[in-house]
Amino acid sequence: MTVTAQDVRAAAPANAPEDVVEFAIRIAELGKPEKVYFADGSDEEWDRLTTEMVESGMFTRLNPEKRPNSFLARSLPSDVARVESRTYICSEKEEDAGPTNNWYDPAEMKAILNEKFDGTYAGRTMYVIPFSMGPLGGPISQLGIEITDSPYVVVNMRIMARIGTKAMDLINEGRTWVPAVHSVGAPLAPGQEDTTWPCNEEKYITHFPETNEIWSYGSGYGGNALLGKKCYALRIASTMARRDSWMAEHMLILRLTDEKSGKQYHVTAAFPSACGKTNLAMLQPTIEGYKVETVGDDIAWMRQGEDGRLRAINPEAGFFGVAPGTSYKTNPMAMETMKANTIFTNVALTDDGDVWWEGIDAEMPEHLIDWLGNDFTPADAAEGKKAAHPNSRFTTPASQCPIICPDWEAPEGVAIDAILFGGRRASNVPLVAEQYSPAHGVFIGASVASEVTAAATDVKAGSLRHDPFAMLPFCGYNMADYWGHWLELQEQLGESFPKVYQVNWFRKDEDGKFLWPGYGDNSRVLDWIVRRASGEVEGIEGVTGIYPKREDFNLEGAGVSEADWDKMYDIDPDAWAAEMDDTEQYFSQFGDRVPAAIREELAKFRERIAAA
Ligand code: SAT
Ligand code: MN
Repeated sequence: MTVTAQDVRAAAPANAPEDVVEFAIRIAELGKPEKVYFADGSDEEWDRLTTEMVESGMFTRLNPEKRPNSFLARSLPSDVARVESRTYICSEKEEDAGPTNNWYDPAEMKAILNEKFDGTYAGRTMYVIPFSMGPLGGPISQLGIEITDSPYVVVNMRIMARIGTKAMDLINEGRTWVPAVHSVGAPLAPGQEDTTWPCNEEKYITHFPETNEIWSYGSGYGGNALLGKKCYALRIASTMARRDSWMAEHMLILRLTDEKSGKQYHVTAAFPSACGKTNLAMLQPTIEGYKVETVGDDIAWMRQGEDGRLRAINPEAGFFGVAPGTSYKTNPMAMETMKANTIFTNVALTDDGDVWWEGIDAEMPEHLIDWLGNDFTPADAAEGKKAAHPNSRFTTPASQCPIICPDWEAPEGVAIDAILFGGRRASNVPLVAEQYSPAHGVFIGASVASEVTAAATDVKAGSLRHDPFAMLPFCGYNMADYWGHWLELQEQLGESFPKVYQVNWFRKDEDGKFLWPGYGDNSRVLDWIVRRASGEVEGIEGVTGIYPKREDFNLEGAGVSEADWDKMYDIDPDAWAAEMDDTEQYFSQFGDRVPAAIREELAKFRERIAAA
């Protein structure tokens, strides 16, 4: 039995406009589901879906006394992260996707997808999820409809976006929306039993920037399947933003309040996936007189406000954070946020029904069930095995964060004072440096390189890779054109465009020891940045940018010796000359699409090295 157009009409809520119903009918005719369901986003719906998933074995309910209303999912080992090699930008012209994206002809990709999606929902329920990225109805927010055959997607989307009736109301008012179609790619034959993590070995994560469409096939995991997140809020939104003079960035947003003066500053920061964005967004300052509040931990949408300032919203409603390494020591606010109403994916399960991962506060118990569903004891750990997958995640409501900014849902966003770019760099890059000029700021973003982490399956962890603006896997169009877009917005906003800072918490000394304590001590860097941005302190002109004078920088109690400070600011001209050769080489793949201003910045950088 597959659903008919009439079934879809009958299932659609009264406020579903005709174009949404027709879209759902078209996808149902293609995917041939057994049932159709429109999500309303209610508590009752959450309870029903999670209970069904516990019954089907996809979820394990955690001990309600330890972790109320929380669940654990285990994926297949082949479906634990984004798959960049299967992620496509399907623009009409290949050069519009650019050399750093996988490109596919849109008509040819549609033909593949039509074949893959034909009958892909067989034996399953097709869920229709109206959603808003950003506060409902806000001037920077955007709408979408995700269709999926995965209840895991529905309940995760309920945490990560504003889903259901209110989003449908806005669509019904005639606002534009993005269609996003997803399938795990595992149709069920009549009588065939489902598995606890259906997916397909073959995956397609595809984007059609000219028609604002998303189609994703074969994966049930995070960034591949929660289509409001990376697919919409970054890849498609970046192309919308370019057309309409705004910005969609892979950035956290935080508010820093100087408690003495009451002055508030807002900072955004871009780091490659799994480099500590969530930790920085929820930082607990170790220096007195400052308070940090979280606006967002992963994505920022920014637009010039009526006051002329660059204003940012967090388009998401939850945090999809990396679990391993998260603890009361490294990120107490994240630990508090995920105390209840949280979905964990690929972490370990304790015998008393709670979660565990490497780097959590509690010592490894004598017995665990690991992320693969197997028994796990300290003997396994001694063999180097991990109980939680390195890219295991928590999905948790932002509203539960004890330091969520009171204005985190302000529809017009918060006014940004400084923009940070960072990566994981054991050598070369100093703790903090300020741009010389707006174009230098873009150059800093464009030349971000970082040691690779576990957030994607198909790039080698540990090696260094260029990741401009931390957008390498997320820019929906030609990366060099994106740099051009930044330059245009800087020009448009003039003086009110925030200054850019390059930061690096990960520099090591010759013995491999971290030179900077990081975590809460990163407040010291923020302190210098806001004092510098408001013109309170002078800087030193250095090779990579403007550096703090040590006497202006609050190092009290940081345990950073003068020698360590000097090591963090040690500039090896040969190493930097080599890095600029490498950067030039990297830029060359974009040919003459690299903006002239960025080439000039490279030349100026080399002049500064020569003069050093
Ligand atoms: O892309 S995900 O949303 O799965 C997480 C990340 O890589 O930042
Ligand atoms: Mn991210």
